[in-house]
Amino acid sequence: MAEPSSIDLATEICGIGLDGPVLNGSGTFDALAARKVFGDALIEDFPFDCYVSKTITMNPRPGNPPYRLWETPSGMINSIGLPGPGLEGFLARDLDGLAEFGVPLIVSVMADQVEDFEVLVARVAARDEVAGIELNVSCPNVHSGLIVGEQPSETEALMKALRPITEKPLVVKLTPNVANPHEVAVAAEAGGADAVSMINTVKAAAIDPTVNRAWLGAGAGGLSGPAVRPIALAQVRAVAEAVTIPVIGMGGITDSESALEFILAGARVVAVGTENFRDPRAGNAVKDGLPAALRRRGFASLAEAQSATLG
Ligand code: RRO
Repeated sequence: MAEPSSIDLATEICGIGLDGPVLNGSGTFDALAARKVFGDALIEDFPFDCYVSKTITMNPRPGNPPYRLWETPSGMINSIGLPGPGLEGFLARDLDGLAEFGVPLIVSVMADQVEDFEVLVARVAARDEVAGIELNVSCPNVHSGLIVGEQPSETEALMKALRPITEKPLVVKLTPNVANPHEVAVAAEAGGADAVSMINTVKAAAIDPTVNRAWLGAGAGGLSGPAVRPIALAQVRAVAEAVTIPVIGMGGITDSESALEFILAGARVVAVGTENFRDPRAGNAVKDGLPAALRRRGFASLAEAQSATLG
């Protein structure tokens, strides 16, 4: 029997052309560390069609005190707390290496005041290696008072301040920790966002019964992995119905079938997150399995699945 014609996975997200729809969730795949382990083989068969950096802050940060991880049934709680080299360290030491992977690069940034966000966006957008910027307004692990992404009005105001700084795509990373995420998404779009990505992690805690206290050094953290997938799917679906900008969907994707669930829920492209910690080649497996997964569900192309409406 002849091989069924192969399915072209090429797509785009807010004008960034992609060979396929599989990204990584920010902070879930350290590509520079992986290169040290896998060498140039990582470049030859990079797991993602677009790479999203760990969130960058203005100044270097040590991150949260230990412990920082806890495994749950079908999930993981993290309380990493944004450790990183800061803006200058990232631009000087990391950016060149990240640009070598041959896929578009989205840099994630976060600040606790608008002025710092403005500097981050301006400095990062000025670099040719950067295709787009993700604004992380949803980290559950930094105690800076108001989480901008929990308030539609704050999200819109931030977007309006940042929009004039660059014509490069601005993606807003949404939190699942609000009653109505679509209201925040609508506000992001009104402020000029080009896309939203979701979900960040779900607020969670783990208690260590041997010492009668919280396991995580920061007291609580964010849950991710397959445990959150139904929450993510419901929220992606509600947001995709409420906005006209594309949605980058994630939350417990482990394989091409679960990736396809997000496309059918309304996501244009998807991101693999927690699964990367278990298997650094999870992105390759998701990508490689997508044509067969699409065919099994009766789709002749990725575009057909992307435009399928759910009943
Ligand atoms: O670094 C973290 O602890 C972290 C971040 Br910035 C985020 O956006 N989401 C998350 O679960 N952890």
